[in-house]
Amino acid sequence: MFTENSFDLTGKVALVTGASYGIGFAMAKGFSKYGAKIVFNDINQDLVDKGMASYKEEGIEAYGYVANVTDEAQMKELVEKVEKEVGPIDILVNNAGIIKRIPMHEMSADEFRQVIDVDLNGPFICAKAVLPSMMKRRSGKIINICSMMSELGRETVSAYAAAKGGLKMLTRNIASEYGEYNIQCNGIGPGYIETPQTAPLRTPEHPFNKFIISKTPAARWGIPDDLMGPAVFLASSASDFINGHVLYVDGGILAYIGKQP
Ligand code: NAP
Ligand code: GCO
Repeated sequence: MFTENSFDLTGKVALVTGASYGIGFAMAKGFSKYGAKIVFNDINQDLVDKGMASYKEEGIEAYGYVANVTDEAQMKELVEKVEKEVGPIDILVNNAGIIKRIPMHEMSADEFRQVIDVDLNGPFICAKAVLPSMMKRRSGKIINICSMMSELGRETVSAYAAAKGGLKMLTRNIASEYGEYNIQCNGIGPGYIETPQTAPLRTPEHPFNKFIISKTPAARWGIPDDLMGPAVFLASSASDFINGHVLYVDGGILAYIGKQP
């Protein structure tokens, strides 16, 4: 039943992968504002340390761990460690991701595999690591960070689009297979957001900068904080009957054919 506490995350443990900065960091901040304990991992100690310092600056006592989302043993160990040191994971956000912008005919199979490994195999590995405990407790929230490229293609991002398209369907399949355990799995599809990942596209002289603004009804790039509210919503009991949905937070890009020249 919906109450004024339906967005409250007090007592919940949220693991956000790759959340030292960027979109993951913003979503974790949002969870913290609503009472959740924040756990994050990143690929090396330097990033984890930087992330811990950033969380501290925000007044958040986060728990940071070095773990590679593509390594099943590392992620299994991380989940066990978190359950001992912090508590069972209630909310998993599969946020860690990479992109390689290379024309497909010039991309090596290894480069393609690397993107699929982080952006699609990683979420599988991380979801698999948290599912048993969520199933036992008959409760859990899994949020996969998809993309415009879960729906659209463009030059040079073949691997990324294939991964994010697959992640949309993995989201739907987790929702289908585990909904009966009161586990909801949904996606968030950010539009074009100002983070290090898109920095190369946002230089003043880069044509993509103006292009995206013209393709976005909101006429601006998104900022990581635009993702906080949608993430809190999908992590909370307010979304208990939403399952297998991808919530696009894109300023309207997917709805818009684009302004006539
Ligand atoms: P970002 O700036 O590239 O940050 C991604 C984070 O994931 C980094 O901390 C990165 O660490 C970490 N990471 C990469 N590989 C990892 C691995 N194997 N194991 C653990 N952590 C790993 O990305 P962002 O822009 O904040 O995006 C976060 C998510 O949103 C990604 O899934 C991205 O695809 C998605 N997204 C972004 C946008 C956008 O416009 N920015 C739009 C739609 C979707 P390193 O710094 O070491 O690489
Ligand atoms: C690109 C961008 C996009 C964004 C995002 C859009 O090169 O097109 O990096 O892929 O990162 O995924 O939703």
